[in-house]
Amino acid sequence: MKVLVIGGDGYCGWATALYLSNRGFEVAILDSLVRRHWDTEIGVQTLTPIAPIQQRIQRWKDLTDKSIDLFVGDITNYEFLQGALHKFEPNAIVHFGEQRSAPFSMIDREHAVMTQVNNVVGTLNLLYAMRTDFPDCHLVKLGTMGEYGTPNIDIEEGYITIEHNGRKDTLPYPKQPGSMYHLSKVHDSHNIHFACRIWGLRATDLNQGVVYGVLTEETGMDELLINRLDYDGVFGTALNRFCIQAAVGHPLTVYGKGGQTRGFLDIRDTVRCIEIAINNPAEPGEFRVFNQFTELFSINDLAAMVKKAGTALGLKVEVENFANPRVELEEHYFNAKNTKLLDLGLQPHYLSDSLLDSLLNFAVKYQNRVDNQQILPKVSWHRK
Ligand code: NAD
Ligand code: USQ
Repeated sequence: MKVLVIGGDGYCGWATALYLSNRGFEVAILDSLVRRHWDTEIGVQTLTPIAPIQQRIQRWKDLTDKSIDLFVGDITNYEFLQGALHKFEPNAIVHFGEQRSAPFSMIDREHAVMTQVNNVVGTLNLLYAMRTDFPDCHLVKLGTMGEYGTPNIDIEEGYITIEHNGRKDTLPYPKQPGSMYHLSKVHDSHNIHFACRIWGLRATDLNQGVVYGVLTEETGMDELLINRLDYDGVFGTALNRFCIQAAVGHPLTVYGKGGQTRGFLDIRDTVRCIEIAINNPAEPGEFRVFNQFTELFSINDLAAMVKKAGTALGLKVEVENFANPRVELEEHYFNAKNTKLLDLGLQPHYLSDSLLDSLLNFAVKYQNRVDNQQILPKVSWHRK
């Protein structure tokens, strides 16, 4: 089966492209490499030194004798996108290719507009290209658990059955996202749902939680295949950041009270979830939503676990409550369902001491690359 991985130079996309290639899928990567540019724009770098995409792919070929095609370009450019699709003719498209940082989207008007245009127009172009020439192709789109926000009721997988004035229907679950980035994912979900309802396309929206970890079987095979690992206040995410902070002796940056609860998953489960979605495609006209996380943790839970694991490794780990740069609930109910991927065979890697040890050791190995000035958050949700 031919799978196009859009955003295949990024954190989730690179791991997924190699994983699928290793399992015998014919893989192509499409990426504009804009993420590398955004890092440069705000003056940050991944903890791990990542090789140029062409070198990464060549190294993979040398090691495994498996080829990965490469299309460098932007999916907001419709002609480029159409050209790539016609050249590769995918059976499934995995779409990771978006601006994915909530803080980046909240820097100012320009970054909000850029995030929403990049994400919404890119996905719309993809839907139109599929409608025109590849109506049978299965779209596997990365959404986010943050589309739902933190409602005071259980979160279902995409839809909720409601009784109203004596009548009953199953409708899209209400969305209350917390950043301009998360909002862009809601807009995408609506557009994809429309394309399935009206044009009969088939799509799976994977509402993914926060991903942690860096090593997968494939990215660990060689230094040149190493994945990115972001720790800065803009692109770094909670657990990855905490491990790197612990490694360099920076207090763990809990925002506000730390009762914020989110869904989390190991990057080794991200890649497996994608494979499961591809192997079990949605039906024509079906807009399927899976909640893609394996465990729920509060930020305080994570900080306590990293402190314990770091202390056991001989690190001096402090936890500090910083003024929350975001506007979000810091103590709330959060109970999200996640049974659909498990029913299709996902066997989770639960967060363990060994994972934390390996992530902490990894962070210690590359600690000299950490710029301490980039750790604290600089982007605020609050009106000045
Ligand atoms: P990333 O920034 O590491 O990778 C995204 C890749 O997409 C980059 O290589 C970038 O160059 C490319 N890209 C962006 N816009 C593009 C465009 N218009 N055309 C072509 N390429 C483009 O991000 P990631 O962490 O790998 O996230 C991948 C996807 O998964 C995103 O859609 C994100 O919203 C979603 N997601 C990520 C997480 C997480 O914790 N990392 C959690 C939930 C969902
Ligand atoms: N947080 C801290 N301290 C930190 C970093 C974050 O307390 O140093 C808190 C935030 O305030 C927030 C929570 O941790 O309450 C999660 O923040 P995050 O930066 O780890 O993740 P988020 O901004 O939600 O975004 C990340 C990815 C995004 C993805 C999302 C999944 O960048 O692409 O969509 O996780 S989810 O959170 O489920 O929506």
